[in-house]
Amino acid sequence: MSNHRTEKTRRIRSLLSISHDKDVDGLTSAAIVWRYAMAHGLDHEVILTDYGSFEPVFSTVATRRNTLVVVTDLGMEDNSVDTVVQLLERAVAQGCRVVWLDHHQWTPTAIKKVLSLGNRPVLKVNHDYCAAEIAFRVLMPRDAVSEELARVAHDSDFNLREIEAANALTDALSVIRFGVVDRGEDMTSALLPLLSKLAHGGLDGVWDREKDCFKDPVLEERVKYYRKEKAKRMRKALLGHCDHTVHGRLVRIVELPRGVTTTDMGTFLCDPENLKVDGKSLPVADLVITLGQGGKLGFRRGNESVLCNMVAKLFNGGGHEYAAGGEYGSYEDFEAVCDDIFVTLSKDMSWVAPSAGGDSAGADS
Ligand SMILES: [Mn+2]
Repeated sequence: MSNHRTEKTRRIRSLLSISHDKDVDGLTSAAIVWRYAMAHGLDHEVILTDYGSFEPVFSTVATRRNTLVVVTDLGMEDNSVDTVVQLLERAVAQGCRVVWLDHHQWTPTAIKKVLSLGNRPVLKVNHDYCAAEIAFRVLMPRDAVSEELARVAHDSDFNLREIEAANALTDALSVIRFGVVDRGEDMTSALLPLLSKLAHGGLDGVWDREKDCFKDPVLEERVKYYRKEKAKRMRKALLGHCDHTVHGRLVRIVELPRGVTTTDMGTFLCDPENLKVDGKSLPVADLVITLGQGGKLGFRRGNESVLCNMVAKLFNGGGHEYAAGGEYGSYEDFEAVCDDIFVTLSKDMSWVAPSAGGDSAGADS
């Protein structure tokens, strides 16, 4: 029964890939999907996008016929689920089939709506893997090139920093993305050359394993320069930090400099090596908060005595215990924002982990 192919799916000749433009996971997911298209002789098109743009993106999906629509590394946005599903219904009625592979938080309603689409939709959501790992397992399980791309994505997405090529790709993506944002260009076209090389040649398409650098000398130079610049900006941002102890937890707020990602800033602030200021060593904070452009908040922790996901809830956000994001809103006065955040944190205890300070000895679960 499961091998039965309907008239509609047999007519599928093209693949439209929609993936997250924000990180290495989204990019490598798109590369694996592209490899799937090549392996099956399907015409391939890709749109790299971010949250907030679902309606225009899925409006173009609604015009497609006989197309395999593969969405990767994007969760369903709660506020646009009905619109997105409606647009997908139109595509399905025109012979399209939907495959959605993701690792973000989904509501039961969103899952039900996507699964209720016609033409046997596939929806795989698994929080234990990054999206590229899911794409590799579902689409290209016997492809060694995709397997390696998934490994690189895992290293970057889980912020392990064990694979040099993954670190370099993470920074390359930052270089390209910040450039696009500054110049107001199109993200998909800016990332397409890199994506195409990853899809056709895998990691070898972009990375020189012998010399441990990018094959493209221009990209290599840009990444090197970006890293120097980034380190300078992060050190400077640290100087303006604002510390306060709330419920026995040291909370440190830092303004996120332009051209630096929340993940990089958070990782920087959790490494004691980086906290030597004017000959003194600052302690690593229990909770690190970055305040970005437009009032975006990033939460990281220096140890397990705080729950970042619960902190995020207090600021209209969400995420994991070890890293999360939220929203403060536009602001002018950094000091005032800090005071405000400290007050909000002091009024709530849900973010304070019970097992603070001690180790887990005797803490049977
Ligand atoms: Mn991801």
